[in-house]
Amino acid sequence: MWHPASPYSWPLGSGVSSNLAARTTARSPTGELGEVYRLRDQDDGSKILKAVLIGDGAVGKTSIRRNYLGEDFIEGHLATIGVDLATKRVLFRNEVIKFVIWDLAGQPTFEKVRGHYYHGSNGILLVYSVVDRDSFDNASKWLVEAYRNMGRLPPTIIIGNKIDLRDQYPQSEQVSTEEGQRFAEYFMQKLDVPAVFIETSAKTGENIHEAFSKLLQMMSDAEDDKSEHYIG
Ligand code: G3D
Ligand code: MG
Repeated sequence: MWHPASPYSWPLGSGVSSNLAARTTARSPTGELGEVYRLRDQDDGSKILKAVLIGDGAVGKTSIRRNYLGEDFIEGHLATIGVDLATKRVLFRNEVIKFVIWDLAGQPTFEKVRGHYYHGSNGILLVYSVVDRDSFDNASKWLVEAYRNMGRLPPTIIIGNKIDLRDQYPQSEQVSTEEGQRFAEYFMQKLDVPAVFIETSAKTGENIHEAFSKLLQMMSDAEDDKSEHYIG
């Protein structure tokens, strides 16, 4: 559904379309034909950026995506690999970007086919719940899985979600902000990946927009670096 009040989005011309893999080729200044790393949409040539949501079940991945995208997004489901797919056009730095968010439908049984899920991602949103210590303990496992499938990881936002529930749990059961920060710093140094830590609530919407804006910024910068590198 289109919300004219939102200046940052408008409806897609087509559904969750088959044109996500619209790779183009171009000549470099030296005349060689090569593959451009940026993906572009076949309909209107807009840049495509793909982000994946990872993390344990029930930490709030789908809620975060829904909160960010509002009502005006197109959703699909790839049953074979157990993912939801949502796309939305966003205006970022005066450029229309087709932002594609892949959201794991969950089941660990899909682990074998999750390679498809990671392939070609420009960014990662790793989510745990600040009131579920197991989900925090498992966060590094998710990064290892991503690394196994992708090699060097793209820009990553580490999200501690459900901060609105902090009052309802004893402090000893919660994952503190400092712990989250330490984890993000460790991961950045260990894997040499641009990462940002942020705490959110998909219920109240706190910091959700900030998390995605930051990711878009980092993904866009990383893509620009690639292109510059390619073009020379
Ligand atoms: P997942 O996609 O990671 O599996 P979901 O997680 O988005 O399906 O969320 C799991 C449950 O947690 C949902 O509750 C959802 O409403 C709730 N939830 C998600 N994010 C938050 C949050 O920030 N705060 C609070 N209080 N709840 C949150 P139900 O009851 O529908 O299972
Ligand atoms: Mg979900």
